[in-house]
Amino acid sequence: MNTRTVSRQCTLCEAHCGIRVTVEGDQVVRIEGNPDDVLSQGYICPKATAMGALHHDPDRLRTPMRRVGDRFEPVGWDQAFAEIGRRLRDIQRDHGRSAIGMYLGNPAAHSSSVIYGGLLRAVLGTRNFYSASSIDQLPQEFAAWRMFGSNVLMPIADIDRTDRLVILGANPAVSNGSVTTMPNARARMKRVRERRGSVVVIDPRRTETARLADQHIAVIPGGDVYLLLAVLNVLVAEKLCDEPGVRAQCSGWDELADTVSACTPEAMAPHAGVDAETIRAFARDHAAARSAVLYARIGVCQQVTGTLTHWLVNTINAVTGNLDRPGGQMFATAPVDVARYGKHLPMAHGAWTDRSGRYKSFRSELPVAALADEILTEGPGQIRAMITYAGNPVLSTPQRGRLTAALESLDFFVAVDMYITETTRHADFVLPPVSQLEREDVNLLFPVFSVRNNLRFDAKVFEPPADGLEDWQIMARLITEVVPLRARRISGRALNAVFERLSPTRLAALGVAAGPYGVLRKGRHGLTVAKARASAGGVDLGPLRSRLRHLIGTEDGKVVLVPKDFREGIAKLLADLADAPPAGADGYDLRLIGRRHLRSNNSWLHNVPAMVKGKDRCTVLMHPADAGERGLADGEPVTVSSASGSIRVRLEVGDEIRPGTVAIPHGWGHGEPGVGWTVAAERPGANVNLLHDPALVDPLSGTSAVNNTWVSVRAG
Ligand SMILES: Nc1nc2c(c(=O)[nH]1)N[C@H]1C(S)=C(S)[C@@H](COP(=O)(O)OP(=O)(O)OC[C@H]3O[C@@H](n4cnc5c(=O)[nH]c(N)nc54)[C@H](O)[C@@H]3O)O[C@H]1N2
Ligand SMILES: Nc1nc2c(c(=O)[nH]1)N[C@H]1C(S)=C(S)[C@@H](COP(=O)(O)OP(=O)(O)OC[C@H]3O[C@@H](n4cnc5c(=O)[nH]c(N)nc54)[C@H](O)[C@@H]3O)O[C@H]1N2
Ligand code: SF4
Ligand SMILES: [Mo]
Repeated sequence: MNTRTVSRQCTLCEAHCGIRVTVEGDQVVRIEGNPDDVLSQGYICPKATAMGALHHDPDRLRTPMRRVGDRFEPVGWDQAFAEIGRRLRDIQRDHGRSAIGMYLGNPAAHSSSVIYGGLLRAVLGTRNFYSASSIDQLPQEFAAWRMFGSNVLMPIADIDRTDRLVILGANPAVSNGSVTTMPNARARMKRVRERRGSVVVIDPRRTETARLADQHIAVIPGGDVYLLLAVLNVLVAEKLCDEPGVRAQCSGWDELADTVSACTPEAMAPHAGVDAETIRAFARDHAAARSAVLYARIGVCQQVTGTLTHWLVNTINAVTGNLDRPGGQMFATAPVDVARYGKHLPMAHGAWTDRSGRYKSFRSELPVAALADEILTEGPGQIRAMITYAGNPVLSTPQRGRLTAALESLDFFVAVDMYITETTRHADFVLPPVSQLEREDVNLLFPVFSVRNNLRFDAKVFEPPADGLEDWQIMARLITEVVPLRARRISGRALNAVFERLSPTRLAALGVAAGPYGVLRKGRHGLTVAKARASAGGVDLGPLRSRLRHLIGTEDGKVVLVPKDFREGIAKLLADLADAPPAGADGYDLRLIGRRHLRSNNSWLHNVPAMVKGKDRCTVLMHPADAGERGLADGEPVTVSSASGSIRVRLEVGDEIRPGTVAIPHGWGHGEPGVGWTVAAERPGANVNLLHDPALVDPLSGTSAVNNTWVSVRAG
């Protein structure tokens, strides 16, 4: 048998770990970590093997599908694109550009095809653009934009060199880091301790990450903002900051001191759920460390205080002298230096809103919380057609269950996805790209957020089928179909020929050559994509370097410590504390947060038998004291209800969760009729987003606040 091994990456999550895929004939027989990979150094998590299983999955679509009644039938690409083009152009002509909505999901960012997704969005010229960002990292982008003048400047925790790593609202031991890409986060955290540094985890659950830490602070869900305000209060009151240093790098020191003056640990402790002494000691330890970094992610993004919390994270890093220095928060120098140009991108916050006026656009995107209403509410500006690309918003976004009806009500819906999912089952056409193992790629996005500068190449394991299309080719064909009627004199065929010469890998090669390490700047010894391709595990481009002064886009070149709207936000938050409703109002007496599992990846790995075998993972985790009070036993079926909806799951009792808090993972709920995930449908789990209120968003960034929902749990 013809056996061969190909080095590439696992593209399931941001870590993009280097893998070696061994193939016999046309079968993947082994997937191992690539020890030569410059970032992951041989590490993989159990999900990596799913890369093979996904490729071989009989449920994965290999041909375009067209809906006929309540079934799907295979259809040829040309026929599909011709009909899609006709329908989309008709809708644009009759109802205007914004009548076509688009949703971009998370896996799109895991291949450089996303460039073409962006191009399609631009060509559509719609105001109704949505993505998973508004239930993910938008608060970080928003805080970065206000403080550093560019949304791209989301700082990275330099965890490989820090003396004190503080993690809030992230569980990198499971997720391997996000917007601080850190494959093998466990080993990196252990190394912090080996070099006599410390690790602190702030999380309502004693997570897999917390178990590796020196200290775990079990904050109340949503309490981080108060905790961090109190930390700042101590830093200022006890003069623990290098004030002249801060003034040199930042503007607004006096306003900051003023903003936090009333936020003593004693005043904030009840709202943080952490006692005043712990907060005070935390602040002192933090200031005393040689270098220290706060790293925060999803757990604090998906909060009504998401942006404010990320602002405080960046602020504490800055005032303790840990911004833009080794061991603190830094900015990568990526092979295509997007960070350098970020300040020129228009953010146009509030350039338009949804029709209710509630949700503002940010970088030309509307919060996904508005999506179902924008489809269902009749009248001018209504969405009549949708294009989804690599996303499953029915499971991944809170819409009170209305997105199903909304998608079904559309005049037309095209989904670009390799599965019939809870979302794509409503489509008129499902267009599947080739499998991950059938494409080559150079991902230029994650090096912007990696803990070490690098460039790696993703090789193809299999040749794609003769009529297979990659995502970018599907996007290119959609673009040719919807280019404004005026410009349609160029034939689609001619336009396609142009696109074929501009594959993302070719564009990447150009970008890298012209980038900060590239041959066009550095001469013969400079970096090329070809060099990354020829190396066994990519090219290491060294540790992060101090460079904020070259990147910052604020007017005076200084970090804005107290953006005006953030100050107003804090003032309102503090004023609201006085008349906050009592805990457990309306009979909902538990706070619901999310959790991720090592073998699960958002909504789409549940069709891989090895990822779902063993015990049920879609459970509600509850503290024994809460279970005892309710007379509930481990393993029994329960109903979890909120003001928005109800779901049934099994109870899992464990003392790692803070009393009064429960946790359920998202991405489950595969029991809907007609879903093409046959393995997933056998163990469907329930859709936790049915419990979250879409109206609860971070008012600054519009991000869905799914990490602190009042629920009740009862037997049955
Ligand atoms: N309650 C709650 N909700 C959450 C979260 C949470 O923590 N709690 N987390 C949020 C976060 S951080 C995220 S990123 C979102 C994710 O939300 P989404 O991006 O909407 O959903 P995914 O589950 O990632 O679904 C990805 C879809 O893309 C398809 N796909 C996979 N690879 C490819 C590819 O290469 N090309 C194409 N065309 N399709 C592909 C899969 O088949 C699947 O249908 O969920 C969010 N939702
Ligand atoms: N195995 C696995 N890995 C993944 C994914 C996956 O689905 N599975 N998804 C990928 C994606 S798209 C992303 S965005 C990243 C996300 O990566 P992470 O941000 O690490 O995501 P989570 O593991 O959900 O960790 C969020 C943590 O926040 C905590 N939390 C909840 N509410 C609060 C709060 O109010 N305050 C504090 N301090 N903590 C809180 C939760 O208990 C949880 O431990 O992971 C990526 N990696
Ligand atoms: S952490 Fe796991 S899923 Fe993520 S890239 Fe690495 S091997 Fe793949
Ligand atoms: Mo995400």
